[in-house]
Amino acid sequence: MLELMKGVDILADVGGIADLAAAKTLFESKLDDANLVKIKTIKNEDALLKIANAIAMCDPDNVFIITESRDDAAYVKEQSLKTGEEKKLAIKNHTIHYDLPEDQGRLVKQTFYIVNEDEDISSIAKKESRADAHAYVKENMKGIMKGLTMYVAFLNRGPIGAKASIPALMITSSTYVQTSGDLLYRNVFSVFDAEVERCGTFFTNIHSQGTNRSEDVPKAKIYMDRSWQTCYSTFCTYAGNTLLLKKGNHRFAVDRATYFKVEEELSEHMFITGMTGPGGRKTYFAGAAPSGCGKTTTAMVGTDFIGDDLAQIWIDDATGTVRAINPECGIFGILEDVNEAGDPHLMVRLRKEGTTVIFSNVLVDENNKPRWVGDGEEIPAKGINFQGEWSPGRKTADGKNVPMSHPNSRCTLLCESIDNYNKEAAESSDGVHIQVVTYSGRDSDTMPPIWVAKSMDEGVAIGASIVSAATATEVGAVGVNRQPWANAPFIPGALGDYMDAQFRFFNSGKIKNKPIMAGLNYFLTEGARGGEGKKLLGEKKDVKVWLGWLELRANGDAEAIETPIGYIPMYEDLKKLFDGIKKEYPKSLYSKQFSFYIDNIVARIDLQNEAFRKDERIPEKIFEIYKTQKAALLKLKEKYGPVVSVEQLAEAAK
Ligand code: OXD
Ligand code: MN
Repeated sequence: MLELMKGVDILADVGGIADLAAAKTLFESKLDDANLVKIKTIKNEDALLKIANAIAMCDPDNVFIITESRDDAAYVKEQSLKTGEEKKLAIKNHTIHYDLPEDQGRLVKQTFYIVNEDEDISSIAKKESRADAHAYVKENMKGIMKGLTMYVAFLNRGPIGAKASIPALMITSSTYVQTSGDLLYRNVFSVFDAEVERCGTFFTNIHSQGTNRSEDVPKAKIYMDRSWQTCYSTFCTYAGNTLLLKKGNHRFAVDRATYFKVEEELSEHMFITGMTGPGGRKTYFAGAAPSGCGKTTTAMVGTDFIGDDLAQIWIDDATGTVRAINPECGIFGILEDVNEAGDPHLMVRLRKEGTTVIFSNVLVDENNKPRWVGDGEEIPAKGINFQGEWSPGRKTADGKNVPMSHPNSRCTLLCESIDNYNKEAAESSDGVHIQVVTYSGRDSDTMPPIWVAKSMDEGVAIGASIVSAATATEVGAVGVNRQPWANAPFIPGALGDYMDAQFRFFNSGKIKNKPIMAGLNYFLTEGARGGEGKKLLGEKKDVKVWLGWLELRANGDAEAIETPIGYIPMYEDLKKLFDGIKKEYPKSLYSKQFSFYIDNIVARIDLQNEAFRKDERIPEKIFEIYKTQKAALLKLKEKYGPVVSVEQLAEAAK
């Protein structure tokens, strides 16, 4: 269990502001007249105390309140260009921001949950005691904004009034963090009090880059205080470490769903997108994938793009439907391999004037144009990237190739700039009706491109069993790892509690219209299917086919072959969908993709089984599912051998 407001509130203690009168006096000493007028709009006492304590703790030279006025946003942008946190690029309203070379991804080894004594946390998370975190904050955040301005924004994680939206304060001395926040979250300054009232809570986030030098990064820390729903971040700027409404607050939202909204809400690392099916019907998907595994691409393949990273999901009692909102309204997308062929909707915004884009950690060439690995254009002769000057063939001191851009370089822009964004649906407080839930990972050798669970329980098991190769989104990550629900890095509590909440949610009698639950895998290689090398068996444009088939299946319009792990598509249905994207789909490719390599699948089941056995409070149900699936797979192997063709799977299903 998680207890809120337990232990010392570090911010209140270090700030030392205990009442509203003291807060007001402090505001009067730090805010100019214009900002004093703005802060008077906010009546929520807890929020005012949090802000006052942040000021008292960080001791900025002055404080700027960011309301929803575009003038405020323009002012912050101007400051960002003045201080050099952002620089202009050739295209109007496009800028470049560089993070320090040591700060190019989430600093997982420096990211901690603050825990009270005897508190359970996820077996794969890092924790620090409240006393140690308290000492760190006191030592490092006191006065950290001396000489700097503090910017305070009142944001919402979701559309105003939606059941699962959660308001949050973003307090930082970085203009880049605020200009990014302005694209990624809805500023709700004038209705902040009402949103807090509706939701019953708000999250608090405090960040400062401090002196922002490479030598400071080793002492950087990112803390999530679950009890006080407050994040702290120091000595870094990479948005995954500093834009705390994203993964910092996502963790609190996971806690809220797991411990306080069981059978009501889920908080997932999922894209949301819609597909238009026969007769113009719309079918919405929510899909999980670990960071850097194709969520943005998948989301934009839909006809009705809603979000590319996070989903707040709930059961609507009136309609008995599963509904979802995107807590964000912008994209913080990975650039590597984004090009005209695979990501046309995104690429046009990155190459043409018309919307604000913040690029980070890419190469800027001689024409002040941002360039990245896999952008599909001719490699430039030289440029500047996050490590300084670059030209092809450049090597580090120890002889390693320096890439043109960092593999985790990003672009930040508004969702509404993307042509297929369905703004009306995305901004609706009713959310969208989710009929398909998918789970995927970077799996080069085991699972087929697509399979549909035979029951809600087996769907939960698909999510629990994601295995994926490490990506550049986390500093220092290597190898192939378990990635339960692709949400594991952001699940604060015991995995068993989270799994239990998943089983309860999807089996809830309140859902009259159950979604289908499916596995997706774009990363199967030739080498794993009898060929050679790491060449993928598919390409980005195939995603449309996989989603298209799931759209049909969710609406009862596609037959399937039943296997021990779920339903797989029939060749003819896929062939028709491939015809629709004007691509050959030979039967031989289908056979490679959908044959079962039994030993691999069984090894994966064994891996999960063993790992979950070590965790506490794991529902017995998962072990039963693994046992049943393994037994059925071994039976197939006994009959057909270690590689079972689709025809044999169909025969066995009869
Ligand atoms: C992200 C991540 O940036 O998950 O979305 O790392
Ligand atoms: Mn993510």
